[in-house]
Amino acid sequence: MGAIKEVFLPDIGDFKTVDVIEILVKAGDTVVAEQSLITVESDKATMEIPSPGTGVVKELRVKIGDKVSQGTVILILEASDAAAPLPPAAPKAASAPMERPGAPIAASSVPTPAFDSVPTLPPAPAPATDSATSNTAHASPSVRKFSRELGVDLAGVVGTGPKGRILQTDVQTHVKAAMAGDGAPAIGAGFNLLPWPKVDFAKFGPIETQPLSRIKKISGANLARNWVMIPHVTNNDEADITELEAFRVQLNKENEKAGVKVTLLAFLMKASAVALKRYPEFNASLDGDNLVLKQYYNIGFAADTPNGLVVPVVKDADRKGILEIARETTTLAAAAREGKLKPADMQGGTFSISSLGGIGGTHFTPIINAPEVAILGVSKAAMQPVWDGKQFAPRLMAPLSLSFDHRVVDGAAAARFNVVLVQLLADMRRTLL
Ligand code: CAO
Repeated sequence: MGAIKEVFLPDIGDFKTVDVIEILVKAGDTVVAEQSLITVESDKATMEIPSPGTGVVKELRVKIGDKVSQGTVILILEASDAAAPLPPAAPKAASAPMERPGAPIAASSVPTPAFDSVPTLPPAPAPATDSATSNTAHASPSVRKFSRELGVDLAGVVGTGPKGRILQTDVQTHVKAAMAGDGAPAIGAGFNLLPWPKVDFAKFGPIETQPLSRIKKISGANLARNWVMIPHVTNNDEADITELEAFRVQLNKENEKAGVKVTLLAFLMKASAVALKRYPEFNASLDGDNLVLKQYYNIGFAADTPNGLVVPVVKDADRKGILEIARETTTLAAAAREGKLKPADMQGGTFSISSLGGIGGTHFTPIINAPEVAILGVSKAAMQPVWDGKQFAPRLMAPLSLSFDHRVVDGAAAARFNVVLVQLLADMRRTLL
């Protein structure tokens, strides 16, 4: 039996703590010197921490999401030859931040991982460069190597790891979808589209080029896929929220001291949860030839942030009161704006709301947040003359735009869903029925 050694995180240069974003080995694995063990990420760069020796992993001491710093024990290794000098191993720069794609971290600023007593080792060579398109993708060298072996262009793979990082499982999912021929990958088979127009804009006047934010790149790829793959239809209606608005204003006066501000969004969530219970196919996802009907009601809302659109999720909206939902949306929206949402805050949604009501507009076509099958877009409520049977009365009308996946939902069902929403918002007591 070889000596049991602790493998520490080495001095990580300018960074005090870094996040563990990938675990590349498991207990029982035999590793060789320089084989990558974990990937860590700071706000500036990602790097893989290689094994300083050969042996068997006995125990992992870190998990994804852990914050680690120099000296943190990564794992316990049973070294196969404790007496032999450790071969040189050094961390490998994995990728630069998304905001500066392609800019590699200075290898010399990242020292070596070590057993409990290992001398400083020389820096690793810079990683091999990828093709221009894949190079901007957020993935570690091992995932890049894996995708190269399979001939997958990472530019078309959607990353599900922390901060949109592409994991090996994402490449596998991408390939499986391609093999199954369900059209999910970015191969674009069948579209036979013209290439994107290439124009030298500077020929016509001064220009400035700005890199897209990381969020814009991730949400852009998702929006484009959802728009081309889902047959969207949008049903428009209007809800009379005159009484609801009066109640909301009153509620906010009463709750001024409690510090919870209630906006229309909280009522929209509650009403949506009730409508979803009545029309379960709106709270579903397609899985091949099956429809997965979810018995929980987690409602996401599009939040506009300086870096782009994100969709935090209020879990179990059906079981929460208006004040609780309002408190939660306020907290989540603030975290979104500050870039502090955790991946779990944006997962598990079953239906989404995109509210532009605080800004303006009449109606719009929201894009479905796949794998959900419907999304409610809300525009700015406005006073309108509404015929009450005898005369025109001034009523506050909120435009509702319900986009639905026509593969799952029929037009008539969508019209009914919107009518139910209109009724609920006109009289929220109906949510109790
Ligand atoms: N009609 C009229 N007024 C409305 C309204 C509506 N439909 N919805 C909200 N308002 C009012 C609010 O009541 C609030 O008024 P008071 O200050 O008088 O109380 C004001 O507009 C500001 O509301 P808000 O927008 O800050 O708060 P919210 O809870 O309605 O929305 C959030 C929160 C996070 C959804 C919103 O800030 C946001 O980011 N919206 C943009 C979403 C987006 O970009 N969607 C597009 C996706 S598709 O590209």
